[in-house]
Amino acid sequence: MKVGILGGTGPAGRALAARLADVGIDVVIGSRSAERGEEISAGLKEKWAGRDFAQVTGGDNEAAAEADIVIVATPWDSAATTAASVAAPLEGKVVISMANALARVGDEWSEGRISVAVEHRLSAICERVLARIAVHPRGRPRGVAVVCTPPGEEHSLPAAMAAVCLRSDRWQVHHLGTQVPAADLVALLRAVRADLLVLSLCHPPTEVAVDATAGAAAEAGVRVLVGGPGQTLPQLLQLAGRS
Ligand code: B12
Repeated sequence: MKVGILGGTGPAGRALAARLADVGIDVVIGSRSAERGEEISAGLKEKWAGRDFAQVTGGDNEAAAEADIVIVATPWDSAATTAASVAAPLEGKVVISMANALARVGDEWSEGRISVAVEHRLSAICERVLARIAVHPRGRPRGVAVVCTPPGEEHSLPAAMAAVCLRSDRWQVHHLGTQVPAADLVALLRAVRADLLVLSLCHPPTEVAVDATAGAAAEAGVRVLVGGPGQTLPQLLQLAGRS
């Protein structure tokens, strides 16, 4: 397998290239200038002389975009334009961006540099992307999972991501959105015979009604997982898979 790194000459791209090469993956470090890509590739080989980095090459972004999987490692502001500049070879491929637009928007919004309207536009884009990438594999479901946020937690995307992720892992998922009152939630957990309740947070747990909600669900005999910033979707799947 070959991985191409668009804009791979910065610290993030170089560090990623070295780690991928170290586990035997072929890497193409891309740059706007082919010479710069080649220079960085040669520099990595020199720096890690004790390792076998023969499979690392450098070139322009077009060369990197020809790889099987492509990673965008440019700064946030140029991620979209760089990807767009090599759109044709990216068609139908897995493209991973290292830029976290939500974190950037959160920071700019909390500093008053962008409006809530701009934030809502981004949140809506994320919802549309999630709906598009959702998959529903065939086969016997692992179990029934209910996903939502507790009262006080308005952030909807972590729960939406958790729902998409669990579905792709063959869970039958009831996604209830945000701020579900505990009594209503328990009634639904019973009605759908839920095996698992996932509560997704953005706020610290002390600022939302997570304990009361989780407690009520546990009393109804449902296993509860609570997750938030700093935790990942692979962790969610791992925890959910443990009975
Ligand atoms: C969009 C947004 C909003 C929108 C939400 C719209 C919507 N439709 O969701 C609105 C405008 C409503 C909003 C409101 C507020 N927000 Co806000 N918001 C954000 C923003 C930009 C994105 C949130 C988001 O979706 N993040 C992306 C999620 C998906 O990332 P993640 O946390 O890594 O999620 C992973 C895990 O949760 C994991 N996961 C999910 N479920 C589970 C389950 C388990 C078991 C496991 C293991 C893992 C897991 O998977 C996810 C994907 O990897 C963030 C910025 C940021 N950095 O996140 C601020 C941010 C979260 N908001 C913040 C704040 C302060 C607020 C407000 C209090 C502002 C105010 N004064 O009114 C209110 C609170 C409203 C409320 N009561 O909930 C702060 C929180 C600071 C803090 N630590 O408390 C942030 C960080 C902004 C900032 N930089 O200050 N917000």
